[in-house]
Order: sequence, then C-alpha cells, then structure tokens
Amino acid sequence: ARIVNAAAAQMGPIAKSETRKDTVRRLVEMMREAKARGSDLVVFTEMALTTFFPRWLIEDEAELDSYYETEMPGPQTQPLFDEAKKLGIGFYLGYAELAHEDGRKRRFNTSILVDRSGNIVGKYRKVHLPGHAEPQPGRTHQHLEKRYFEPGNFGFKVWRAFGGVMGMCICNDRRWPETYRVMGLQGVEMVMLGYNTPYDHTGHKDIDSLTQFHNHLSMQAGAYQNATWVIGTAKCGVEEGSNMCAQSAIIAPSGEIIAQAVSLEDEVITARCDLDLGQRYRQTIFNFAKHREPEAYRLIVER
Ligand code: CDT
Repeated sequence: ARIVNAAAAQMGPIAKSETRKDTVRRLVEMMREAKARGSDLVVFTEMALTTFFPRWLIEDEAELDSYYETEMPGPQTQPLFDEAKKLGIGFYLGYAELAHEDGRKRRFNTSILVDRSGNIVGKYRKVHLPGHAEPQPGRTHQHLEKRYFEPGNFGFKVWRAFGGVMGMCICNDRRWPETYRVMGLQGVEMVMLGYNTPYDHTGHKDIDSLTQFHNHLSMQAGAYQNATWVIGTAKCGVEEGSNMCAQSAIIAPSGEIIAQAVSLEDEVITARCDLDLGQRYRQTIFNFAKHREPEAYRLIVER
C-alpha cells in the first residue's frame, strides 16, 4: 500500500470585506486541524483567498487587481507556507493570478501544489473557463470568468510528489472528461481540485436543481474512468447573496465517495488514500495499453 492521508478543507463564505490576513488565518487553522488528524496533504478550494469576485462587473482596474496575487508566496500568503513547513504538511491552493508575461498583464485562475517543505512543486492554470465575458441581463449574480481570466496555457500536467503521481484542475474543469483523461494518460493517481459552484449557475431551473448531483457525478466518473483518487473541495454557503454548493468529497478510484462534508462552513474532511488501489483498476478494466482504441477517438482533438 502507498498511503496518502489526504484532507479537503472546505470553506464557508468569504465576505467581500474579509481581508487576506483573516482568510489566511482560516486556512492555517484548517491546515492545523488536517495535520492533527494525520494528514500529509490538505486541498483548499478555488480562489481560496478572496470572495468569488466574478459574480460582479468590476470596471475599475485597481479594484479588479486587488483580487489577484502578483507573487506566490507574497507577504500575506507567506504564513501558509511557513505553517506548512513547520507542520510538515503539503497543500493545494487556488487563487487568482496576475502575471506579467509576453510584455503584458495576464490573468489566470490558478492553483499550486506545495510539498511538505513549503516548496511549490506544481502550478496549474484553469483551462475551462465558464460563464461570460459580458454581463447577462436579468441575472442576480453574474459569472464573468471569461472576462477576468484567459484560458490556462500549461495544459494538464502531473507531478511526482507525496509518493505518487499528482494532478490538478479547477472547478469547471471537473465536468470535462478530457481533464481527467489527459492526466490519466500520464498515470495520475490523485487529482486535486477546488470549486465555487453557485446554485443558479446555468440560469435554467431544471439544470440548476441538479447542481449537487452533477457535482458528484462528474468527479466520481472522472475518478472511476481514470483509476484515480479525486479530492474536490468546495467554497460554499451563502457568499454575498450567492448560494453555493458544498458537499466536498474524497473519491476513490472505484468512484465511491469515501468522505464527504456535511456543513456549509469551514470543515475539514479526511481519508486514508491508498494509491495502489488505482493500480488495481489500471491492471484490469482500465488497462489503457490493452483496451484503449485511440484510432477511434481522433475527433476528440479536432476543433
Ligand atoms: N467556478 C466555476 O468554474 N464554477 C462553475 C459554475 C459556473 S458556470 C456559469 C462550475 O462549473 O461549477
């Protein structure tokens, strides 16, 4: 057995007025709890340092910039890295990233993987950006990720860490089979992700009423079909009037949920994850080398 004791640190609402300092304090508290419960690794949510600002049209650039990190760690996030190192625990953290690349300002919805020594071992930029670039009439809350971010330019990589092959994605990515399969083809054994999923996310009541079902359906299918652990961590509860899905979950390569959050608040869930369990599926029903038929899948990479 190759055990990773993993935690998901679900997060309740972050108010617009909450400072980074306060938010980081909440994260550190959950990191300590995860460690006290024996975890090697804690998965925080998407954009874990601020309120989910894409719900608003923000036209003032300085105000918009205030939601992004220009360095990681920066002065306000350094305590997270220090605590991780002190405790000897790794973490996944989602945040809005403002980069100066190719001679211009670039915005990404980003996550990092940090090892037990407090070193960044992997960085991912969200590929599937949901919502719109322009505000939609008649909606209580907007979802302007297409306005505030550009699609990630790193693809779906995997990293050798924590004794296994680790992968990352972010929120809407979890709904797309390609996300998991590209990592699956690289032998991923644990996919980490955070999500902010408002209950009114499509604007169609028949779809939105199935929000919780679709949340778990996507992650459980991704886990099973790719023989990988999936750790999905929510930001949830009512944040600035927006009601968001909770039910953070740790999912085994069998597709079974083996730990699930029960609240709409900050809550740590943990599980003992045996990475060898994925191998059992990879050697049998999902032996990719034996059973995949890539010739039949060509359309998948066409525009
Ligand atoms: N953050 C994020 O990606 N949320 C989307 C819902 C919004 S769709 C307009 C999700 O797929 O959960």
